[in-house]
Amino acid sequence: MLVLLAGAVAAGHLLPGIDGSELERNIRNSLHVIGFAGTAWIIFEFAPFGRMGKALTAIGGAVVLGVLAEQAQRLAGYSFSAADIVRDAIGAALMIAARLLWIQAATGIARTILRTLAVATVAAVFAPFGFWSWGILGERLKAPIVMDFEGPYTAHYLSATNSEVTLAAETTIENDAGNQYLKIMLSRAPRSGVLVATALYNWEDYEWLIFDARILQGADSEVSVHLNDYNSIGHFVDTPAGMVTVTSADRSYRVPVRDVIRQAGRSDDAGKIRQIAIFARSRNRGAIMQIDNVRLE
Ligand SMILES: [Ca+2]
Repeated sequence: MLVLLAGAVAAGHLLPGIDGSELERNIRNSLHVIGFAGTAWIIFEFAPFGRMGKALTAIGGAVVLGVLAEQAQRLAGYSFSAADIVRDAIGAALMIAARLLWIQAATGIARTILRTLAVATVAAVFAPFGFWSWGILGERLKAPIVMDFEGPYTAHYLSATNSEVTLAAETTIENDAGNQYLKIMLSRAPRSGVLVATALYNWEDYEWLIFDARILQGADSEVSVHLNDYNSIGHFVDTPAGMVTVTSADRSYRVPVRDVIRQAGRSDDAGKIRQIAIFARSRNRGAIMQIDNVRLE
């Protein structure tokens, strides 16, 4: 049984392609909590000891498995993560606490309270996974909008590259928290802009990537758009199809999805897009570019 558990743990660690964005990394991390809560529960049920012996064996066993799994990852060329072991231990401890609360020999109202606490403790095991999964599901439900820069998860999808990136809101008379958009303060670096991780991967049914943009301050800027799948995250090849010139006029820009992918020299289709890069190439230090409503058509 331990071999099966260790196998499942190892497989979970090596799942490909679920850590392309910060949200996905958080989901992977939250799976550690759940996986080792389950592991501890199974050990608890099968350990041939009294209640406290079972609890200690379960938590200790889960932590040992967690350490072994991390060690195996190091041997396989991945990194050893002490933080993952902490997550494993938290998951195991929460589940065993819940299990002990559930089987306390109380009666009446005391029993109801203890069991309610047990259920709440189990809920805590699943809470991080639920929180981060909702962040991805909620973004996907916006299709064909890829990123509208609204909502509490937006910042987790963005990262600045040689720039300062902020989320700004248009204030209206009735509402001082109106539409949010991205504001990028550019630098003189050849690639100054923003990386947007996508929650919506499958672009096969779409031809165009469209976004609203304008230069709020400074000169017009030539802008390159890059589309990457999981394997090409972080590799940027300039393509003629991905070039637009953003001006101070408030308008939409469109680039052909398949041409950008093909001209970048990749053979993949548009089924697994994980990253959009929008880089200003005009080296206008201090220029400010606004971006909103990144969408597909
Ligand atoms: Ca918006």
